[in-house]
Amino acid sequence: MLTGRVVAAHGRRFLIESGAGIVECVTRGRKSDIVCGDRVGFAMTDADKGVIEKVAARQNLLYRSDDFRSKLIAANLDLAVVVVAAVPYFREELLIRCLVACESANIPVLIALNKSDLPETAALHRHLDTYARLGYAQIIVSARGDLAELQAHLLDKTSVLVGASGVGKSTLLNALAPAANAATGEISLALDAGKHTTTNARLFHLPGGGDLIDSPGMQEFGLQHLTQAALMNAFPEIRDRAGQCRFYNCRHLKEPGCAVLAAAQTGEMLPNRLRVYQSLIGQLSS
Ligand SMILES: Nc1nc2c(ncn2[C@@H]2O[C@H](COP(=O)(O)OP(=O)(O)OP(=O)(O)O)[C@@H](O)[C@H]2O)c(=O)[nH]1
Ligand SMILES: [Mg+2]
Ligand SMILES: [Zn+2]
Repeated sequence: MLTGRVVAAHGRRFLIESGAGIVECVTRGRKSDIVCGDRVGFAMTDADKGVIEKVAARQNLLYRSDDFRSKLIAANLDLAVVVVAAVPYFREELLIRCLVACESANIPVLIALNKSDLPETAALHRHLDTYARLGYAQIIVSARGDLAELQAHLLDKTSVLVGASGVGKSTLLNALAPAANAATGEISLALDAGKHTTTNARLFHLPGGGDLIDSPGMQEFGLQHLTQAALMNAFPEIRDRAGQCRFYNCRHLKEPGCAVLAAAQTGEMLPNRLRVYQSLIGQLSS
């Protein structure tokens, strides 16, 4: 059996990179829970085609989920770069959900505020200061400018770019890995919405060392797979106050003597983050 790494996933067809080059593989039967970044064992079925026989145990897996199914994003990551931008618009709930997913999957995070060349970015930069204070590493970049600092964060790691559609993930990738020909689309200004351009995750090699996975922009980031305990643990402001509430099983909704609600009162926890936490905890059953 040959071994390689999944560098692209298109439904049930996968591109596997191995010592022998790129091989297009299918899976046996209906199995399709394989994702970009996976290390697999495969067998050749043709001169340039193969079948995946085995998926190696994952170091971690970034995915989202709704009530019905999971949507895998990428596996075996050293870093998730959560890209945000003020244009077309900043979606804070999506950022929070991305951070929660990364925290609960044990994936280090870098928040990248892109489009620093646009005047709208300054206000968002100030707002994101809250996230820096929570301990999230953060950089401000322009895909059209100098990317040396971002490059340094990516050096010799396997990283993924995630975030809303239109924030500039593919543009960043193209600037970092000139060999990548990921399509970048022009935003439809008329609709003030990002046009969904990237449709499949794809892994590229960075010239200086390291690999970068581009992923399709998301509208929603479902977290139905989390437990309530995992959710609480994925909010640094809540994690840091564990054991400080009057009730040991406090869910930080409206219980008296709640340390988290007190932090929201004094501004130590952002109201937006408390709101997202409370709506999420209400959706999780255990
Ligand atoms: N002004 C400015 N525009 C940018 C920058 N980065 C990307 N853009 C523009 O933003 C638009 C969307 O960029 P994409 O790279 O396609 O965004 P994406 O995040 O890959 O979007 P999806 O593939 O839909 O998830 C394009 O018109 C880019 O030219 C930047 O740093 N500054
Ligand atoms: Mg894209
Ligand atoms: Zn509480």
